[in-house]
Amino acid sequence: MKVEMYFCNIMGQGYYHFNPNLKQHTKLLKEAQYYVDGILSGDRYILSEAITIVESDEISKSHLAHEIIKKLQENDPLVNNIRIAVTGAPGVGKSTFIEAFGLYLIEANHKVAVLAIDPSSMMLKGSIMGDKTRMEKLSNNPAAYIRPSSNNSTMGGVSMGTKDAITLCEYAGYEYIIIETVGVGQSEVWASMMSDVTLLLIQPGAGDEIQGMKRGIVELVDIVIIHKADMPFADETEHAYKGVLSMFQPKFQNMTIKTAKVSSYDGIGFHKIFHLINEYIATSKQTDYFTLNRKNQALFWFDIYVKEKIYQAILKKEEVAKAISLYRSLIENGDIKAASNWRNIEKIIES
Ligand SMILES: Nc1nc2c(ncn2[C@@H]2O[C@H](COP(=O)(O)OP(=O)(O)OP(=O)(O)O)[C@@H](O)[C@H]2O)c(=O)[nH]1
Ligand SMILES: [Mg+2]
Repeated sequence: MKVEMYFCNIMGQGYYHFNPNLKQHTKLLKEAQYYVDGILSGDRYILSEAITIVESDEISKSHLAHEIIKKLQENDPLVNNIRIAVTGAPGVGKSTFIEAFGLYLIEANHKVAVLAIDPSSMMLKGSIMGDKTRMEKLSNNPAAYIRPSSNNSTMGGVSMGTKDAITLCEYAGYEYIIIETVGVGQSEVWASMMSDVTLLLIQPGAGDEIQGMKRGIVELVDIVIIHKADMPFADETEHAYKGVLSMFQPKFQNMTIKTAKVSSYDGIGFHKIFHLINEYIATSKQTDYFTLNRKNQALFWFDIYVKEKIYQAILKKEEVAKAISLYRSLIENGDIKAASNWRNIEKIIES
């Protein structure tokens, strides 16, 4: 996975925006122990308060966040859970599937948390809020916890926030953490890079997506769900995907990308999905891929976070910030045409 690429992409798309006038409404903070006790007792309101703290960029809150996590780790370093990424094109039924599958897991006596990754929320805040109301039955169930996406404005911030939100949910006893991707593009990679298993939902007859799979998504995917299987051509679509998937290199020994037909309307296929997820996790643990994957993910996010912090630190140098905005306006006006003309900026950064 090329960290650099995503980092640059994000920067290129203008996700870095620093607004010194943007002040968050600060609530009175309590002692770390208050949040720790609340989380361990499964209090969803206190869990939400704690997640807001870990998602924050404010220095005062980051000390508290650190203390909360440390105390939780001291309390019980052995949390055991499964992180599931759910990806797929807009409208394929991710939210409907998560609500139905979440209720299925609760029925089987598990606790379920749903978190959302939404790069667009960095610019258009709150677009996931609708989903919480859509997952009405799940959000009203005491064994479930649904959290809209982080409102942090940087990629490192989102990743830190969401990763820590996952950790807090784990300590609150949620054995299955489902991460839904919202919007298109980076969110699939992000969700997958925080999960132990990635599910891709496709619709019957979505032949074009088979081409798409060759273009990279398959590197992330572990299980393919033919969703809306109550619609025509589900069998044919599954058959076509099986053919394509059998040509891909497995991530680890004994791994194959399995498929399942699911209808969230008719409640079909959940048992199979549950079985496939558990089977995948068991095999990945046997081969040590599970642990290796989590370590690689931590490195991936650490590198992004460090690069972002370095970038922010460098921007604090006045002459660098000035040079960057000068270069941007030159590029905008068409006065700098070749990329090699940007190179002069290196000297200013290094000076
Ligand atoms: N036939 C059928 N339709 C479904 C099924 N599940 C969801 N839908 C419909 O598909 C549409 C999209 O569902 P959502 O759950 O909002 O899809 P999504 O992937 O979360 O959409 P975005 O969040 O906008 O990307 C809705 O009209 C659902 O009612 C299913 O199992 N069968
Ligand atoms: Mg949705």
